[in-house]
Amino acid sequence: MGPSFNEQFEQHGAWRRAFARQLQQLGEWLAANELMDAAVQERLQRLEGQLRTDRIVVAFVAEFSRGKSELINALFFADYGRRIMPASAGRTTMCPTELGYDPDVPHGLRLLPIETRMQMQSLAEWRLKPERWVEAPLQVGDADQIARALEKVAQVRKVSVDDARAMGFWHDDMPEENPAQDAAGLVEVPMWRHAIINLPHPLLKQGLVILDTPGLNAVGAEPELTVNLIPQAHAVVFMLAADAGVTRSDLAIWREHLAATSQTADARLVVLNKIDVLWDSLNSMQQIQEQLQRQRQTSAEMLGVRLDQVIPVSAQKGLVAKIQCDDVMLEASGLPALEDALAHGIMGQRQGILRAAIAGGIASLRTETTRVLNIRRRDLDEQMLELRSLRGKNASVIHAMRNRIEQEQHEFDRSSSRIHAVRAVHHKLLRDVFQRLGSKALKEQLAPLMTGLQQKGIKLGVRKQYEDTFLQLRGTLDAVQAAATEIQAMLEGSFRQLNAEFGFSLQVPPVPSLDGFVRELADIEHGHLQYLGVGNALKLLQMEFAERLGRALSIRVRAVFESVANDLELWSKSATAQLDAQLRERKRSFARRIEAVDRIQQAATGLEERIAEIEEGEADLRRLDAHLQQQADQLLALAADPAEVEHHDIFSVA
Ligand SMILES: Nc1nc2c(ncn2[C@@H]2O[C@H](COP(=O)(O)OP(=O)(O)O)[C@@H](O)[C@H]2O)c(=O)[nH]1
Ligand SMILES: [Mg+2]
Repeated sequence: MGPSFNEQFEQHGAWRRAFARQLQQLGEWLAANELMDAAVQERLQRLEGQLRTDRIVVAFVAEFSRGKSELINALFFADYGRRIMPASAGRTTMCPTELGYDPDVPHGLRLLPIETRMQMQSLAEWRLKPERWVEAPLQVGDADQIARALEKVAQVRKVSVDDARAMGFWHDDMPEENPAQDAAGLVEVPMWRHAIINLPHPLLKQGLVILDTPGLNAVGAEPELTVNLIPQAHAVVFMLAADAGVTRSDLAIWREHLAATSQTADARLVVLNKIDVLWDSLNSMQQIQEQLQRQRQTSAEMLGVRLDQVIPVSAQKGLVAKIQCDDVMLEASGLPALEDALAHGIMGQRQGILRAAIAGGIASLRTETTRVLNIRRRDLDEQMLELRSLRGKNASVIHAMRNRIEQEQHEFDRSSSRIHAVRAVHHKLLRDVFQRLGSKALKEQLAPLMTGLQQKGIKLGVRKQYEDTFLQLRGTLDAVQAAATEIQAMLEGSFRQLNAEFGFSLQVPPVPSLDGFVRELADIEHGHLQYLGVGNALKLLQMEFAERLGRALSIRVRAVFESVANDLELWSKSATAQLDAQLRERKRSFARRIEAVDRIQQAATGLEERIAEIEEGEADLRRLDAHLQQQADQLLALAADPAEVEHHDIFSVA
């Protein structure tokens, strides 16, 4: 068995930090050698940002009382020596709770009052309004204080049936799901809508985000959980209780939250919790094992997952074993096996994605920087030819050469207006593309669906409206892809001309493919339709719900469109930065050539000295190039194998 989830996560964090540091050093080296153009800088910044802010979200989803909070305690918080998340009889999490770390916000617990559900805003919008959240401080290092403060996520309050209806906890058409009324006719609802815990716990500091959810009823009225938060989690842990098996409501949650997510099946784990309940029976160890095995099999079949994805554990015994350092009980609790599955399945997959993205970025960085070096080399080569041709020539030939260079320079300056024209056309086309992806255009595209969702009465046509809307959104991406291809063709034409005329070596980078974004749109659509298909369509009768669902959709699609715009912007920058670099180097080259000829005119020995200087310059370039290639190779190796980071400090001999 390899390192535990916690260990592997810490290694991943160390690797990310080390890599970000190396990138920073590379950036300094590039800047010191004047190799940092706008595109290279942008790419470096993005890579560094990606490494620093990479988050891994693990969501725990299950019906009430399956032991989600207890498992979170056992997996992540055993070091506190006690239970941190409320997880004992009668003290269950009532609201979705996110645990993470954001250094820009004070430590603490932030709670969004349940009454906000009577307003239209989506959760994402409330996140931007910190003043509406109730804050409770958390004292890092004081486990008892933290545990006491976190009990607030279990708070409930009593409200009238009307209010419960308005907040999405009461549905006249689904009486069996409604909470019980007390003697005064009031019903109990959660006190908070959402909780965010900001804590500098070692794992959270490295970018782990844990999402703990309450059961089906409490989640039901928060479509954002189902259509945004859970599908965007990198891993989902679904929990069953060994003593109950797969109940009807377990199945409902599975269908509603997990069947609809876009994650590959590997990003899901099913935990069969509370196996210690079976230990207490009078059965022999072998009988217990057989019973467990049968339960795993049945659960796997009912949920449609592989047998090895169903992992039997006892969260409670695991927590106790960790606190008491009881290795035998820890092994029996099944927790190490679960950690192993989390570490290797989910973490491994996530790290693979990040590593691939980083490797791609480094490769582009290498291409872009090599290009600048090539421009310089070419300029030096030309100067060299020019100077060698002057060997043994008299003053009038040298003078004629000076005139020729000056004339060339004037011609070049005159044609710079053509280069500006290319750039102007490029920008105009690009602006059109960005407009199509902008929030105003998106709002217009989503408007019919939004109106449809908000219409009173049964929304039979809603599925059709989703289909129409997504057809249109896909159409936008197709149009954007086509426009980008057009820009590329335009640039290719212009670059070809400039290359022929001025001996440039401009090359248009390939247009980024938008296929991944098209798939993301399909996932979003699928998620919404699935969600509405499993009985939630009736909830659309409620205005606030429909509005929130619509807003959640719009936020998610906007994020996709923004990513598309970002990718296209980087692509476009990498094309125009070449033009800038080429112009800059050429201007410098003219100045250097004229200066060289002037010096040669003044002193007869100047020519050989100048030739020697250029040779030296060429040698410098070769050294820069070799160093760059070596750095890129090492970064790529580091991206491929995170273990490398411990063995080399690759910039120690820069
Ligand atoms: N016997 C036993 N009880 C457990 C285990 N895990 C959780 N529980 C109990 O089950 C109840 C619900 O646990 P909790 O973590 O609050 O469930 P949640 O609603 O899914 O978060 C609590 O009383 C826990 O003490 C376990 O592994 N074994
Ligand atoms: Mg809980």
